[in-house]
Amino acid sequence: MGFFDKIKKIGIFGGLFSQLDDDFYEELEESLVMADMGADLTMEAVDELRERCREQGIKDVEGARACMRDILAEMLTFPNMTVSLETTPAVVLFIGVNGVGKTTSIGKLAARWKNGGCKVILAAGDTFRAAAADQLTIWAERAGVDIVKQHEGADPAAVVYDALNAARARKADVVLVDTAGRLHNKQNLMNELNKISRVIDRECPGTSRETLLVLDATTGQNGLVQAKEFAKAAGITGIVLTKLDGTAKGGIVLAIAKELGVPVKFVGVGEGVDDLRPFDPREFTEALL
Ligand SMILES: Nc1nc2c(ncn2[C@@H]2O[C@H](COP(=O)(O)OP(=O)(O)O)[C@@H](O)[C@H]2O)c(=O)[nH]1
Ligand SMILES: [Mg+2]
Repeated sequence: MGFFDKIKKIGIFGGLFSQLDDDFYEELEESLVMADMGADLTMEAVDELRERCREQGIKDVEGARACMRDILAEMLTFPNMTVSLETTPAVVLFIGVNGVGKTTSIGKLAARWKNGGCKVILAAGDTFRAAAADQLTIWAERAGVDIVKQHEGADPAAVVYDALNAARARKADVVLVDTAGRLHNKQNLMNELNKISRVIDRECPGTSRETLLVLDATTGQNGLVQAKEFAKAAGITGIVLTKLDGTAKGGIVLAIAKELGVPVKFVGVGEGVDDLRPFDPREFTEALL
């Protein structure tokens, strides 16, 4: 089974239509809006489809489907689709509200990179609840990677400080930093991220770093609101979109990438260790349509 087989297809190209008439385009628009692509972006994509079909003389539904795949994949393609691991160590911060899948995604990614020959260290920067570090510890054991943690209530920047020292001593390639979900206080989030950033600058100047915003695909347009709030408080370099399994709301991927102007870098389609992958726009749009 392919990775994206768990996404529900939008289903517009299923054979109800045999010609590209107004009914067809209207139904297509409706499906994309239902899939949470957002009205503006849907219009843009469908207008583009009409134009390309006219220019290229496409008259059949199958041809239109292929054309739509191209259009959507182009919307999702950015110059920097991968996480930059140029320095040793590199640092990747995971931010986002509670329950979206930060800790789980870190665990999955740790396993993936470890298996790829990367030396990974996890930093338990969600010091808000003791259970958060415990959950990350289970993932560290599962993935077979090291974890750095402190007591509940500790300063997350201090955890990052320890993790960077451990990374240098053990010659780790990458430090994955878990954080607490704190959308409810933007100033808090900014202060915390700035502090972590200063620790990285001091301890490992020139370190390549990324800040990935984790979003739950099932929250639809609400996720988009969250994304905008976080983007104001933090310099986001990529999105991790979780829980795409079993939802037909995959269009939210497009709305988010467009709105924030940053690429979706990873997607999650389940709770298992193998259920996270680098995002491939073409594979994704093929599964979606
Ligand atoms: N179905 C599904 N569940 C997920 C996915 N990613 C995370 N979860 C679940 O979402 C819940 C919250 O995840 P967690 O990592 O604790 O979220 P955090 O609060 O952001 O750290 C857990 O039950 C995870 O198993 C996914 O891609 N698909
Ligand atoms: Mg967590």
